Amino acid sequence: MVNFSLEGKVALVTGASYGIGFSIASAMGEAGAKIVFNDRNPELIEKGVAAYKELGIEAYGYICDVTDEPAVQAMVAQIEKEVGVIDILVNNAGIIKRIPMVDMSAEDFRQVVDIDLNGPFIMSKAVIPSMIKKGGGKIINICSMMSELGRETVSAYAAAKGGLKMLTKNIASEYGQYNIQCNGIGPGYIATPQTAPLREIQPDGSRHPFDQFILAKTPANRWGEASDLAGPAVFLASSASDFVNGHILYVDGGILAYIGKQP
Ligand code: NAP
Ligand code: GCO
Repeated sequence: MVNFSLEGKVALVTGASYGIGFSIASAMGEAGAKIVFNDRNPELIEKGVAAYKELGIEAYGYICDVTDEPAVQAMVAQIEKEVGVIDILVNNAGIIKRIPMVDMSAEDFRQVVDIDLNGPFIMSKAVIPSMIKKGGGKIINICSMMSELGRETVSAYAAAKGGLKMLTKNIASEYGQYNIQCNGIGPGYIATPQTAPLREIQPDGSRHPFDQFILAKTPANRWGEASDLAGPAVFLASSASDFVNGHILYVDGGILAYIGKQP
């Protein structure tokens, strides 16, 4: 029988106080996993724990910046002591800065790559040794349309998410022998705080031009919801996907398949 249950598993979802991470973690909790999450901001940890509780999920929250390797190593050790060995890691934490490349400072570029690419490296490096000792594990990296496509103003983000696609394939290649499966989820355009600026209603009451553009580019003719990512994430975290490795699962309503509606 195909098994999508996560009973008895410990799942760590980074940056999961809200947004896509919260939706993925909640679904994994409903599938039976013990939920652990981190954020940089103490208030968000409190808010997150309360939000999970409202769903009947007793989540463990830790204050940690995914780019701070000593802090990440300490957090993983604390989780192993307080909750248990991490069976499932979702590298969800991420930022974007929308700036034309020639106007972008090297510092801004570095910060996006640091969080969106170095962070998943640091997190994965911290959890893999215990996964090997335990006999296996699951790593899910939250990639993007920008793992495949470019567009104006997102050079740092696309470089990071393209790199994250290849880091996913490399972890799969290097650690598959230890029964660790590493896959990616590539969300399309999802209605979260990160994309709120792209959906702002214009002064004349019309939809944001980018909002209209995405609707024309998406066969599903809608923005995704964070909940659209829950099922794919539970699948990749469960034993139902034990022979899926190094795959990027695009959850995009068909954007990557479609040339776009004639204007
Ligand atoms: P979001 O609403 O901006 O949430 C991002 C989360 O990451 C927040 O909880 C944020 O916490 C946390 N975070 C940021 N930097 C961190 C750091 N250094 N250490 C720890 N936590 C950190 O974004 P989202 O839309 O849910 O996106 C989540 C992931 O999906 C990101 O990797 C994003 O690139 C990716 N994605 C999003 C879309 C979309 O359309 N929304 C599409 C494809 C991929 P703070 O409050 O502390 O910043
Ligand atoms: C943008 C958006 C996208 C989405 C997502 C698409 O400015 O183009 O923020 O990058 O966040 O990554 O998959």
